[in-house]
Amino acid sequence: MTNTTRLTVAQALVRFLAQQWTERDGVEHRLIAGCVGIFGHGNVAGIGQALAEQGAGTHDPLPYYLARNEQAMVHTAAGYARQSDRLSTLACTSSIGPGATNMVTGAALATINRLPVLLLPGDLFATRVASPVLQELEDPRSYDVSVNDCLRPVSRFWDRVNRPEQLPAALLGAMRVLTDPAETGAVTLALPQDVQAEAYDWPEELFARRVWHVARPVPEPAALARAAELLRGSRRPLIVAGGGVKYSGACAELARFAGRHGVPVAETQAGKGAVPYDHPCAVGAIGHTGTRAADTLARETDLVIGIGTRYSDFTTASRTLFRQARFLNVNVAAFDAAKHAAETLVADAREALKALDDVDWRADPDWTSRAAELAAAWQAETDRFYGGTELTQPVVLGVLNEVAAGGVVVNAAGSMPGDLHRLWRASDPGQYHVEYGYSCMGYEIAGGLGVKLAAPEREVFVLVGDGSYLMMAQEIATAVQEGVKLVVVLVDNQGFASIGALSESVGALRLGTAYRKRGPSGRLDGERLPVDLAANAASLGADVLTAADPQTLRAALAKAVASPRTTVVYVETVPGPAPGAEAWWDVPVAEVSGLAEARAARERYDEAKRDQRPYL
Ligand SMILES: Cc1ncc(C[n+]2csc(CCOP(=O)(O)OP(=O)(O)O)c2C)c(N)n1
Ligand SMILES: [Mg+2]
Repeated sequence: MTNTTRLTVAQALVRFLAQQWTERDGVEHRLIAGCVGIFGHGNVAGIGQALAEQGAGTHDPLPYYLARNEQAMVHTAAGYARQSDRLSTLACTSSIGPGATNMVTGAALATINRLPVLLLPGDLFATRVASPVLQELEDPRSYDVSVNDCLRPVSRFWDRVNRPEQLPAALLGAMRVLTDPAETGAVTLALPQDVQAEAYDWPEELFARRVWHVARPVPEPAALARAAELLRGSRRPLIVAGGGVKYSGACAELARFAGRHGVPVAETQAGKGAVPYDHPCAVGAIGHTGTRAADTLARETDLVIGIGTRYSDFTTASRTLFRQARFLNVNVAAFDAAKHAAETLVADAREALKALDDVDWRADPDWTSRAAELAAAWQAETDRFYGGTELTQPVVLGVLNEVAAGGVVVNAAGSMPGDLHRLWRASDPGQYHVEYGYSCMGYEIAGGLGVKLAAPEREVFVLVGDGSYLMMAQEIATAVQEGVKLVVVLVDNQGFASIGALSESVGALRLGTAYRKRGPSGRLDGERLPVDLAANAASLGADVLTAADPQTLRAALAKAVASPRTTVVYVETVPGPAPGAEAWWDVPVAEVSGLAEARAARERYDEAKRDQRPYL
């Protein structure tokens, strides 16, 4: 007879989660380091009661963090997971209905960025005795559907626990996907509100300490031989380093491989910082938001060595960037490795780099030295952008880059990701955290909170635009509640600088991209909005400092760093020189229009489109 313990489904789940660990390279981490949540009738008596029973203070196995918005709490979990190289994450508990659907955006962000997050939405009564309950969708075609089904396409594992007996298998399936580097993403366990509170006699083994070994698959010998052949045939290779390099902890191996074989290293948004910016082979950002150095080399390379990248359109400049290259893709996920008709090495990045390092081969020395010259020229250009006297956005970034050495910069949407990608100097892989898989406005503060929870020893600098801030600023209150210190740099340019410029370039006349009152013309071109974002930040409990020029910005940042409290540094930027695109991005333009601007834009579009090709 196995010993059993009688607990509710929610109590069993909480007890189980507290016993899950990951292990890689002999080092163990808590898989689920805590639970972020917002309670409602769909989870308060289940998960809420179970967390209360275990205590749920910060010293308990599963600390509980109260968030302000369910989307934000998933961002917090994603930020946590990314900063932890995916070895640790947070669970998110929500009520049924709106609390659950608020998590859909966060789930998509996590899945697209290949980041593990565990979502625990409440769900309708399994017994359906009281249907329709408050917030029930009521699909006339099927009583089996609830709003939680919205989470299916954005989850890598999705299950609904309709009976207590289903819980153990659901939990094991969920943990397997969270810890599988190739499959990971959002994992959803929908928990009917009655089932959460139901008691069951659980076998005690369910609550035993369990260690999930995070695999480092090694390359298949035949695939390695094919890869070696490709390397030996290449004179002008270029590495495209993606987030997978960082998650694998392969940065030192990458730096060594690049140096020994003379291969320039370009970086995606997720991969930025994989090699230090001043490494002899570093050529910086690649793609639409790339440096002139990397994008020039990309046009000339004969072999793209993609490592841990999903090749978004920003990276390939919508398939216009690489003109004469073959692809060799190292990726732990076969799905990503196979992109662009590549020769594939389906393997852990670190293991693959170690194996490739043994190939006796070097890039053409002229290619290697040209890359270094181009990179040096880009560094000089960065100095110029950083060195202005007015508070343009690049100047703000330059001052912050100086102050933030050793800290982490967090950003996601707007015009800053492009400037950061091109200009920011990262000296170690943990310093750069720009969420550009989903580029989700509102990620910044909530994600930054997760980064700080995962890396409390680091100063976390959240860069947020006024548009993004207005979408999701409320987690400042959560940071204040938790005594988790963030430095938030709030960059106000009265609207959507990024989409404003894009709108103009596609003949859409900047419609609706500036924050202005409706004016006499009937358009949104009236007076400036009297919105006081600095006062707003103060009202959420943050200290607020204002900067008006590079000197006061430097002083404000120094003060924010010295302070133990969450501080918002409010900056109004002025328009000024910023690095432009070195490569295209495909945003379709109206094929017919009464506007001359749109017709001109379409002509430019048609011409650029000619460079687009399938990579076969
Ligand atoms: C949730 C969400 N909605 C819409 C967009 C499209 N979008 C991208 S950037 C942007 C404007 C961002 O404004 P702000 O944060 O002020 O940054 P700025 O462009 O001014 O630098 C918009 C609307 C998005 N990325 N995310
Ligand atoms: Mg803005």
